Amino acid sequence: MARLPVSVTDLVDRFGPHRHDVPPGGWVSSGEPDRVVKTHCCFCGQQCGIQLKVKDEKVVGFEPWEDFPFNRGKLCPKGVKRYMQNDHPDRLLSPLVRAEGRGFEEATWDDALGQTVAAMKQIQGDHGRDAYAVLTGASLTNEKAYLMGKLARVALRTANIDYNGRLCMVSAAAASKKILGIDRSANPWSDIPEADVILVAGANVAECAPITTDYIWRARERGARLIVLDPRMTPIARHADLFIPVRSGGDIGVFNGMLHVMIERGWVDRAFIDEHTTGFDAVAASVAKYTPEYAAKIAGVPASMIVRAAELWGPAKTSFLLHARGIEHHSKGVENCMAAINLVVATGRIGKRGCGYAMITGQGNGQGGREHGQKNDQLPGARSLHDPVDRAAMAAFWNMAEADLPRPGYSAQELLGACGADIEALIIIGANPVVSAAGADQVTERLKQLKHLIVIEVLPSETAQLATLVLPGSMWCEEDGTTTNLEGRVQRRRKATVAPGLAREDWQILCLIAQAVGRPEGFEYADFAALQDEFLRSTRGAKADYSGLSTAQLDAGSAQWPIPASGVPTPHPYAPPYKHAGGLAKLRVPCLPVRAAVGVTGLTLTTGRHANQYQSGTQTRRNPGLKSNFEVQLHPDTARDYGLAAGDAVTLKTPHGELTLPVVLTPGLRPDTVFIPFHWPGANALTDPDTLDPHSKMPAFKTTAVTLHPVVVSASAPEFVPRRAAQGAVRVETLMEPA
Ligand SMILES: Nc1nc2c(c(=O)[nH]1)N[C@H]1C(S)=C(S)[C@@H](COP(=O)(O)OP(=O)(O)OC[C@H]3O[C@@H](n4cnc5c(=O)[nH]c(N)nc54)[C@H](O)[C@@H]3O)O[C@H]1N2
Ligand SMILES: Nc1nc2c(c(=O)[nH]1)N[C@H]1C(S)=C(S)[C@@H](COP(=O)(O)OP(=O)(O)OC[C@H]3O[C@@H](n4cnc5c(=O)[nH]c(N)nc54)[C@H](O)[C@@H]3O)O[C@H]1N2
Ligand code: SF4
Ligand SMILES: [Mo]
Repeated sequence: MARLPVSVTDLVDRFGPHRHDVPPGGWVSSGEPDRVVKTHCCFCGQQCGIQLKVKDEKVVGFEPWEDFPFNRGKLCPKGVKRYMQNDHPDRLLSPLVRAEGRGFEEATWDDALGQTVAAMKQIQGDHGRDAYAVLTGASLTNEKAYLMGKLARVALRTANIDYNGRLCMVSAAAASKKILGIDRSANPWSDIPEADVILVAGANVAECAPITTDYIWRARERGARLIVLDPRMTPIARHADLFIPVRSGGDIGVFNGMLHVMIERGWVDRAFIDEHTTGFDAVAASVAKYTPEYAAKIAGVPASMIVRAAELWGPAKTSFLLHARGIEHHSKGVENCMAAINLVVATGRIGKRGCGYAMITGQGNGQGGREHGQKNDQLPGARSLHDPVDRAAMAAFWNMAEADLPRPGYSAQELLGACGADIEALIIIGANPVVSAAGADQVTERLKQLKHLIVIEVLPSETAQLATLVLPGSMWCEEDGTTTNLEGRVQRRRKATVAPGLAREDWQILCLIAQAVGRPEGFEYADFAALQDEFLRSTRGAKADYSGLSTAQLDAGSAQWPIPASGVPTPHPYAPPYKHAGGLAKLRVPCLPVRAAVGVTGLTLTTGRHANQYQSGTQTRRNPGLKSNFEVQLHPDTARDYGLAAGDAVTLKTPHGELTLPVVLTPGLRPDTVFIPFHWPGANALTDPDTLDPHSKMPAFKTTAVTLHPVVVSASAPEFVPRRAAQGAVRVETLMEPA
């Protein structure tokens, strides 16, 4: 076994997560490409079409793909500059085995797989099958998501598989399923420009779903009105007719207050409600007390704003509601989403031209990744692991007894918390929980307790650095596959180059693991096409049915699921009848959120994203073309209260951890709110690993009580009056409902 010159940790130190300088000779060769490959950006859930220029078997640049219908050639900086990180010197090129006291050593695949088998047999033998767990991600293609679920349930036979969408989309998904029976955006994005009023709740559209901004502009050009709810004045909020600077966690006040006003003024569609829904009377009764004044206390904004929002939204002929993690990343995220859906369904303006509702899916394959069996309670095609009919269908498909199909296991954040206790070994692919999970310090400690941690990665992520075994996998441009974008559009990812060094395509690694652990049956695909064919067939007859997808539809990215055997796609799956028995949407009364986030100083920490970084930053922090800073945003008044000026250091303390950052002054932020991006290690030291939404098991990334402790008081600060400098413990309580 050859010894690596340096450990992976050293590599990260040397090349640094912040390394932006281009190495001598450059990473990008010049000249005309040998070929141009049509594919899709690997980053966000919009999955923009892009053409990669390939020269000498390397991706050396890009060209817009003007004909692709979703983005029509438009791209954001991340998509444009993605190719610049392909040849990064940190790229993992060989299996790495941790040698006690000596860091990582390079290994052959045979040695690496031998270790996997030995650990698997020992751990499952000693502690039972469920002690061997799997954590996956929604950046993986549909085929890999399908294969991960199959690997866990058919080869490892463990109940414990879940995915990083648990930290992302699950609250929106749970609310949609409860009320409307399926989990997909109700409309194609082409309906957005036809809406007369657009409500954007908790979505930083310009930085996180940039192409969606273009759809909103097209509506604005027709005269559409725009309402934005966010504690920060995001770029899209600057263009709103009505910006509601809601306090973090207070959206339900706005939604219920708006519905109250709409019922009072007759702006609900009684005929639609009577024909297509149940439960409206209970919802109406529950919002009776939400007078604008009452609702305003919950939302932390003037009552007049809630009335104005209802006046814009209520009587409109067409409308579109978009929300993202801002209303979902809460311990009552599902309730927030249900209140938002009630507002849409009560008007009957859903699932038809110009009348829409959508959760903005986050990750590259956030939609497909939550449909095909890597979720803890789910089987391919969005089938349920609880449902006897769904279980029987998949057991028959996989040629196994239904009784052998494991039951649902831990959800992701719980799974991480159980490491070193019920869980002794873990395979991670497509997730970097050391940076991105809530309570990252506690999670890191749990991961260190594992007897065996396999990380299948392309770069030495912070999580890979804790592994006992690192397996070098494939980047997006090195594989074929399908992804499903935020409109449910199924599209083709095309291989442009081959994985370098000893790195292998992820799907092959998964098959090798299954074969090595003695379960070759069902994992011996002749080629990738055979796997893709099996995946598509597995969805036949299910809610998320892709089985009728033709090659032409896939090549053009022209079909939205369900695509049954007839091959006719479904751009508007939320047109009645709804997917519940009886065809009725089931409206529900959302509970009032508990405001678990007010500190003694009344400050709430919220977390989110920068335009130039992606997620836990493994990829984008290494991209010389994408720069941004890890800073804490404070309102100038708040900063002044603490004697802080721009650039000063301040320590943020929460009940879960602390972190010191430089200050950036942000006048568009609520003075009671503190914002940090989560793309760097340390951000999630501040968040709560234990308080999860009871329905979705989503952590509350968007509200944590925080106190501020200036480290250096700048001489340039006009007056340092430490009247709000925090003392003592953080108080975590208070119901949001006013007395
Ligand atoms: N540049 C970039 N784009 C990305 C990603 C990325 O990492 N970087 N990640 C992708 C992924 S996986 C996701 S999930 C999406 C996320 O996309 P978004 O959800 O749009 O992004 P966030 O920054 O997490 O949060 C959105 C907004 O919620 C606000 N907010 C905080 N608390 C509340 C609240 O209580 N109510 C309301 N109404 N708003 C609140 C924040 O101020 C923030 O502006 O982005 C995707 N696109
Ligand atoms: N405080 C706070 N925390 C958050 C959030 C927040 O708003 N605030 N947002 C949450 C959300 S919405 C999300 S989605 C999560 C995301 O957080 P993570 O789950 O950590 O997601 P990524 O950073 O995308 O991690 C994916 C890892 O997989 C690797 N990878 C990507 N694609 C592939 C592939 O095809 N094959 C292989 N083998 N590896 C691959 C990348 O190099 C990267 O290291 O973070 C959550 N955490
Ligand atoms: S990050 Fe999203 S918006 Fe930007 S190019 Fe990629 S898919 Fe498009
Ligand atoms: Mo996400």
